[in-house]
Amino acid sequence: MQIGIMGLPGAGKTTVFNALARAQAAVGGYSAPTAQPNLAVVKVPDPRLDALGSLFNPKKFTPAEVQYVDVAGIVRGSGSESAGSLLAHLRNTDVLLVVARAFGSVATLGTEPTPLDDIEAVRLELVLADLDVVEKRLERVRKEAQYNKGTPAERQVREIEVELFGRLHTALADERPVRDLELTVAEQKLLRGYGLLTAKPMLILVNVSEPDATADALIEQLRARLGIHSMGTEVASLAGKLEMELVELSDAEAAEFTEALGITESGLTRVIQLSYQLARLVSFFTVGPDECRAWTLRSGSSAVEAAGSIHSDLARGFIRAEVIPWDHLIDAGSFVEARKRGQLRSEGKTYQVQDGDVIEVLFNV
Ligand SMILES: Nc1nc2c(ncn2[C@@H]2O[C@H](COP(=O)(O)OP(=O)(O)O)[C@@H](O)[C@H]2O)c(=O)[nH]1
Ligand SMILES: [Mg+2]
Repeated sequence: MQIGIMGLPGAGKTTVFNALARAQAAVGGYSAPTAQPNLAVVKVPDPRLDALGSLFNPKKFTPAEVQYVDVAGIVRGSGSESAGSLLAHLRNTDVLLVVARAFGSVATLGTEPTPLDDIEAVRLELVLADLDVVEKRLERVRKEAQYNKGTPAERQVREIEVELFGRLHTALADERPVRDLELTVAEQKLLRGYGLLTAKPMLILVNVSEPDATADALIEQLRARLGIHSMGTEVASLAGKLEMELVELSDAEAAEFTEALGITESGLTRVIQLSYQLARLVSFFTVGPDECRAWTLRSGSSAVEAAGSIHSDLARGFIRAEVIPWDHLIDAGSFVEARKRGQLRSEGKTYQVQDGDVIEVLFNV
């Protein structure tokens, strides 16, 4: 999974990136829109995999990975022109993390944060960037349609595209994101190559000074004001600077610190969980004395697709999958005991993998 971090300059994007990626990129600097983004690959913290690891004591322990891309700040009102190169870095991402400043005064940024305005500004820039792409494509397919080039099959695809891009154009011109449109599976597939930004799920991350009741109230207020209703959007808060400082501490020091602050759940873990949900991804696990490993899969994938994500041989020779929810396996303490309890199921190729399944694929070589 790739997560793109974006927002206005000074929102705390790089701070959040450092916290999420345990990285040490320079914060507070100004980056030109053309600057190379900060990149990091991070092992996904997952308490479920930790528990399975404790049970099996494997030689190898392999968490899932997330790639973070921290781009330069988007400039308010820059329009599609300058946004283009910046947003190009975001086209391949699965989720957009929009950071908005809600922490107090920073010398260079003025005193009062304006998260609602900032989020609206970013949303507008995203719409404009997509509008630019859609307009160009529409112009081109219309021209091609005029000359009536290509085979009948090609002409048919083009007709579908003219209609689809026309619909996208109307929505975007109305400042509606592509994700709010009801598109068929075929249409979604056709659009995949364009990497439209407003089609991506969006997690709005409100960067607060402290994770307290005031922050919670702000999130509720923003959720209402922004009209968060579509499936692919969510608002959450994160105390970026605090989380960044926490990852710089030793585990013991961090535990002491979080206890003193009354924080029970890691903000970072929550960001990743929300990103998985928004991107409609699920995790499944393979376990044993050699390796305990987490795998990432599109929600709705079948057992044979899960097998294929491990190795194509497993999909080709697929016989059946032995499946058990991770917590049942932990409760039982072993596969033998789980089988006795009747909790280990045999599933066929079409079984729909559930988040948290432990899977063993039986296959012919
Ligand atoms: N007080 C406070 N300052 C923050 C927080 N997050 C970021 N900052 C400061 O805001 C400035 C800009 O942060 P940076 O991460 O570079 O923002 P970017 O331009 O969005 O990448 C830096 O001086 C940070 O130290 C926060 O949660 N609280
Ligand atoms: Mg930055």
